Amino acid sequence: MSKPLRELPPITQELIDASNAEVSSALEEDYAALERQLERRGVLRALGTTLDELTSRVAELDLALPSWGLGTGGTRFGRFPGPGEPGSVFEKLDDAAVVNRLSGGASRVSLHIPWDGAEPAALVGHAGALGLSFDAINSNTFQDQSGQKLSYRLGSLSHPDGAVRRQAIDHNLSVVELGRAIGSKALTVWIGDGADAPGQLHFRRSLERVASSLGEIHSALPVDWRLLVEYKPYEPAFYASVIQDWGTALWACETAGDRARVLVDLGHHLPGANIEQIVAYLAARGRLGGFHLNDSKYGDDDVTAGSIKPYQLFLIFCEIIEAEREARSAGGALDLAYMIDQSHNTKDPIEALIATVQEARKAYARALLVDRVRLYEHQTACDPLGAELLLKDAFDIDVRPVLAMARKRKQAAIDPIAVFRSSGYRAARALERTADRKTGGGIV
Ligand SMILES: [Mn+2]
Repeated sequence: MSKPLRELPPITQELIDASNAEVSSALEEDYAALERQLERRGVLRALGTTLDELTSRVAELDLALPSWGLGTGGTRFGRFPGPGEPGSVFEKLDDAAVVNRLSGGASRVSLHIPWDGAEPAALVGHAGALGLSFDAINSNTFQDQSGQKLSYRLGSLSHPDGAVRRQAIDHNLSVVELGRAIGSKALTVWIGDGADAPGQLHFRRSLERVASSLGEIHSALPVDWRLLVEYKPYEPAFYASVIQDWGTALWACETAGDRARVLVDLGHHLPGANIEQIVAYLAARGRLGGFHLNDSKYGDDDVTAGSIKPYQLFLIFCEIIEAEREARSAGGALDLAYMIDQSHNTKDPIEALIATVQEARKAYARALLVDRVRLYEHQTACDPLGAELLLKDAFDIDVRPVLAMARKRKQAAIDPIAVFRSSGYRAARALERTADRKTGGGIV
């Protein structure tokens, strides 16, 4: 029998159940109305599914929480920490458990090393008691760490000096060791390597050095691990980044080894980039590794997924579903990492992460409602309007009852934000964590 999960007062199952009891009959009514509407329109029949099946699939979408997204983020101009935010990795895990408990869709955490360094057994024990496990683990060679021998100021995995590259590779290998000990199955690498001035970088040699470094890291991975390579057009380098786009990341992955995959961070594109098309192409090459979910208005803004461009998020999920179909028909399966990478500057991070789970599932549910057979017919018949309207029809369906029902069936909260706000969790942590800070305990 599994051990009972550790309760995080004041958020208890009783609190969630009491709130659910109040709104349950309204939800049942909305859910039944949606089911009738979809049946009348022939949507479920065309898809060969039922609303309950759809709800089950939506409930399976589970996002990994970024340890760094549980504290207040900031910009290079400043940071305004909120009351009761987590200090240590263990406090971050406590808050992650609240997101998971209320949203029913965030049971894994992605750690960032060295920010979250701790004893593996303590991490596993703490996470396990909260019903959490660990997702891809992130290395960090985009900043110098205290006591580090050589600087990454002018590059890490691409640095012209082999000794700097060696140090960066060794850091990645030590992160893999920690990841192994806590049950991770992937290493995520994002490097800030690049140039601020024309002429600074030998483009081709820099890229070849990165690919070679990644190849060495890849060859040291456990057999059931994947290497996830993230790209980004600019920042911190403002003239050129070595891995600046998906094509470059794809080339680096193909050079590094067969378990290297491209990680698509939604904010890591120049304005107007067609991300759903990139997703389709990467999947076609068998190199789509997963996502860092967030949204963007101007650049790498790291705002809440779906808060600016929900239609784009929906179109991305449409391509994921298409890629899953293709993989299945070829006898395989897509194994994608769904991670959140956001910076919550003014929102309460727990609330923002709950909202993110909700937005991702909303986009996924709507994408599942696309009649792909009819879409192919429109594509074959060269009917742009028919194709566009078909997508819009699915996008316009209000799937919120499906999301709420998915949460209810997982004993999570029908209205997670309301439960969080009424619980007083943040105020309780503010008292406790302030006390911790005064005694210097609990902070890594
Ligand atoms: Mn990212």
